[in-house]
Amino acid sequence: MDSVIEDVRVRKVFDSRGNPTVEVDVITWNGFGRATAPTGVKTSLREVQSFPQGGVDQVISEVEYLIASELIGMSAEDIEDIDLVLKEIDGTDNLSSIGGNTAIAVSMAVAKAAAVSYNIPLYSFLGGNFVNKIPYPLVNIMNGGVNLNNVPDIKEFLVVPIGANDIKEAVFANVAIHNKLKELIAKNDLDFTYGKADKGGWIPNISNEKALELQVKACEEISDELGFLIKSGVDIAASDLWDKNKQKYVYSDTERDAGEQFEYIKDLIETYNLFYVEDPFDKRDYAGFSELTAKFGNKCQICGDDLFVSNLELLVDGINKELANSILIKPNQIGFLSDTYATVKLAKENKIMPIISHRSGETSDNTIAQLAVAFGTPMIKTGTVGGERTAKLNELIRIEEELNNPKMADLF
Ligand code: 2PG
Ligand code: MG
Repeated sequence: MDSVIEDVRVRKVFDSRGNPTVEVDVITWNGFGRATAPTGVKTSLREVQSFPQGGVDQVISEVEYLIASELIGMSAEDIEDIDLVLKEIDGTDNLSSIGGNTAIAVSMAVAKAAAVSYNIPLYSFLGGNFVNKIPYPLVNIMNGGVNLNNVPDIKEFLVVPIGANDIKEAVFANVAIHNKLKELIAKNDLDFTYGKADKGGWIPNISNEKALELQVKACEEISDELGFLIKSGVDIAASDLWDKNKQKYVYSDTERDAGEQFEYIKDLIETYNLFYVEDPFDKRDYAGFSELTAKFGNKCQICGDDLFVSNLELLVDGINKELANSILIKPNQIGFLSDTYATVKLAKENKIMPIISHRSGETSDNTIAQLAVAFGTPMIKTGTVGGERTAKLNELIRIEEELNNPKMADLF
């Protein structure tokens, strides 16, 4: 009876971009769980709606009461039942009544309260007693994006220290690269303002190729210093570059049709020895995805973010058509912990690497670090700097300390 829910409280708080989001407290007889939902940019109708029409204020004025009155008296450990009750309260297929952010914050706060009620960490409560793998941090070090003057068209430049022996080494390597890159950009970009993007990466005024060249140089120098391998990755976010009318990917200096885009991505992977490529094609370009995965899937993670939007049915399609070998998992795109786990499980069963991810708007909530360990996702995507990003990394450092003889995850 320890985990019987006595109260559920919902409040409006703000994320790292200053946008409102939802925080939920769940109080049990002898436990307490708090979770805050992140916010991202919605890219597909297959994602759940983050908030009801009236935003966070409507959640507070109308939804909080409905959820609290149903959940009080239930046992916090019955996560699946609680998720079902939330689905019933919502009554839509895209969570537009209560909002996916509300749902995931409740779902995570419930799980945390249950774990506290049993006096065990969340990763053990969700993942069992034998979890002992730490995910590699795949982090943002530099950013670009469409519609921005002079910056790279590629949305995210990422690194992952695949040779690190433990999380402390891995986090240190990522920070060192972020610092090294600052120096390298400053030498190569006279207009560099030391400005950073939402996710903490530097914003340089250089081309895609120059950016990758500097990134690889930073990785090599820090690799040599630390004595282990650090690899590069990118999030092309190609759906943002795709112009439906022109049937072309529109870059700041050129336009590429589907075939040319394929050749371009192939060149990037080969030239910069990329370990990770997210959304290299528009989300409807299945041919591009499957061809690239067939060609490079044995040495590079071809990851679907906008392609799958963490959606189970889209993943099933992706498995059947062999579109990718990785899927980004953003729990608030799904709305429930049980459904998040179902997607992770299906991916793993089919040898698709699930990578749990932050959103562009984050808070100091560190639940995704716990989820990555609980669900055994080999990588976690976040940033290297900024309190809302380092919150996840620092939590991994704590978890590593708690676990008995932990190992870094298996990437291959
Ligand atoms: C992405 C993410 C996070 P957002 O595209 O991968 O890095 O951005 O949260 O805006 O979807
Ligand atoms: Mg992405």
